[in-house]
Amino acid sequence: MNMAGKTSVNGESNGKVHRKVGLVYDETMCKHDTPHGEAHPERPDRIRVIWENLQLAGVTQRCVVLGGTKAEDAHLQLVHTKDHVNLVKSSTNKKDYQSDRIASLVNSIYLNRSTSEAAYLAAGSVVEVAEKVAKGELDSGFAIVRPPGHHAEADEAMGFCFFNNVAVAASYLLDERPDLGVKKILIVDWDVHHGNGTQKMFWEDPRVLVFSVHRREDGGFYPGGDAGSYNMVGEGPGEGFNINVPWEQGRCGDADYLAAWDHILIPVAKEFNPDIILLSAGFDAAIGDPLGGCRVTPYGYSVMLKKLMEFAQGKIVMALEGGYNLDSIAKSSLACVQVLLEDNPIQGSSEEIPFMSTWRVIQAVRKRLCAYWPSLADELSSKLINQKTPTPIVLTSNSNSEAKDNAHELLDQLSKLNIETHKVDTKVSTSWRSDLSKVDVWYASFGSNMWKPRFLCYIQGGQVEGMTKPCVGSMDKSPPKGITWGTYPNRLFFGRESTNVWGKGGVAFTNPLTNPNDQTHMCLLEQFNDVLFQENGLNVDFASPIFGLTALQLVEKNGSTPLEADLAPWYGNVVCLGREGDVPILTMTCTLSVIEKFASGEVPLSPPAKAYANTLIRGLVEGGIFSEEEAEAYIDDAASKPLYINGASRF
Ligand code: Q9C
Ligand code: ZN
Repeated sequence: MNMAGKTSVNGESNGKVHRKVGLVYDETMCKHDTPHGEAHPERPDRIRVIWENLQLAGVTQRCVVLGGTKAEDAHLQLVHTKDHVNLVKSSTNKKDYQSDRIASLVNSIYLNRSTSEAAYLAAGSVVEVAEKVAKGELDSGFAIVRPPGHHAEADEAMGFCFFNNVAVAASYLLDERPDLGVKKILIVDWDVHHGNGTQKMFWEDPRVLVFSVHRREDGGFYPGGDAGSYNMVGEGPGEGFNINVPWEQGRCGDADYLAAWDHILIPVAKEFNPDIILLSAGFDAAIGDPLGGCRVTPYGYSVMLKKLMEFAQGKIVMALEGGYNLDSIAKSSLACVQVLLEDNPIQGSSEEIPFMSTWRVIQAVRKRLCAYWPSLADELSSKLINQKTPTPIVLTSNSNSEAKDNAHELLDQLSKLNIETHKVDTKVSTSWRSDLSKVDVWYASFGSNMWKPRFLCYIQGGQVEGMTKPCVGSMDKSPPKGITWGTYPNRLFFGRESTNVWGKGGVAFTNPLTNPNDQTHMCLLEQFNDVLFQENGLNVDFASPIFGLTALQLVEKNGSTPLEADLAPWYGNVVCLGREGDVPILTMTCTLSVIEKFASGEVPLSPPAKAYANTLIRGLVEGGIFSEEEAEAYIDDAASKPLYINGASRF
């Protein structure tokens, strides 16, 4: 045991009553490592950097510092099988750690000679802090432990976890220490992964309310499957005492987490009124985490924790779970300990707004659980949701009255027109639509239409995340027959203050006159004119196509052709990027004179709004072009680099 700091007693100083906060740190838990020093995100330095940062900030001296305590087998067996406990225990004596049957790749587990000791210390230390907090010896505490615990099941190690540290502590308080008077425990699991083990262990137990917020993406995110769904509410007497908030996407940040707090966790916690809170505090939803892909800031964590301090007289036991960016976990941990110490007001702010998918998830969770928790029964006000993001998702225009109006308007206009069918070879185009419909072009999108659901709005009508209003859809509702991708030596950039469709934030353009090493990734789709109309926010004027056969000939001949400025204020320039076989690849951007104004600064560049960038990133990821991190970097880069013309800065 290594007492890495000195115990100091808190109490009165400067007339202010300080809270007694316990910290567990034990260097022994660093000895759990990969068998041959292979790199792994769940590495010894994780707890070291947290501890060192707390020391550096001078907070360890103001806390009660405890060394680790090994768990007792009897306590582990409150939630684990005897076989599992023995398997972990006996792993110390293994000769070959790579072929150990529990160290399987599928379960995301590795072990070495010290794994067992670390696992016993991790579980025992959480039990120790929980007991002291329940007794009132401490107001709250943070067990800086590894290996983590929340994926571990009764008879299975998985997801870097061996013993379910938090579950052991909860069962210990309830089953072994009735004298401490803890009858109801709230477990909050904000690790980016679903706490599958904890969920299973208290599935039928109404004494333990398990709340997990995690990235799920339809079961595609670890640990996957259905377990993390919001439909998993517990069973028997435990029905309603399991709450999952499963994000549909990555990049969730403070605003998304705080929305889940304000509209799910906090109202439920008020009703449940726990005697103590155990916090599965993984910091892998933190910004910069290599596994989580979310973006919670230290400020966000501190606000989430502060909101929990209102319950159970602030009796909170934090136990480290995941978190793999050393810098992020060190900062987030410090922010949380400062909240536990209650020594200064929380500094920071967040201008982010929740994703539309976040509201969708929150509403679904509330609906699923309102029978058990009446405070979830009210519909969230549309003011709240619309203030934050545009109207809820509508994938077809039929269920949206505004879209219906637009569609009717369109049909009215259409019925007034007498559209004749013409042959393809008709030279003089009186029915441009019919003519063009028989001409193949690829429409190359570098913007929101890279994301297929967004493009389908232009075809079928409808609305997706980030759009302030629905699209009417195209005359020809057939979906694209094929989608392909290309990379062109163009330069993606973002300009303008806002658009009708996406609201505040820059809109994507591409500059064809750039360095050959500039690259814009484009999604090649069929359909063109109807998209062009809608891209420019036009009520379709059938009498004058913005892009007709003449324009097509011009663009093929000249490489680009300007459109009538009045008709196409945003994308007034059709550019031919080349051909695929006989089929011209066209894209649209602003005119060259406007690009010059962007480059000179006369018209300002402006980064895309979050929801708009999100749409682009989803397109690139789902199109298989980039990982999420790469897509994000690509968009960030395009949004932040200055714009040059012909490879030369104008300044
Ligand atoms: N494709 C914790 O954060 N990832 N565990 C496996 C397989 C495992 C995370 C990916 C992530 C486990 C405590
Ligand atoms: Zn995790």
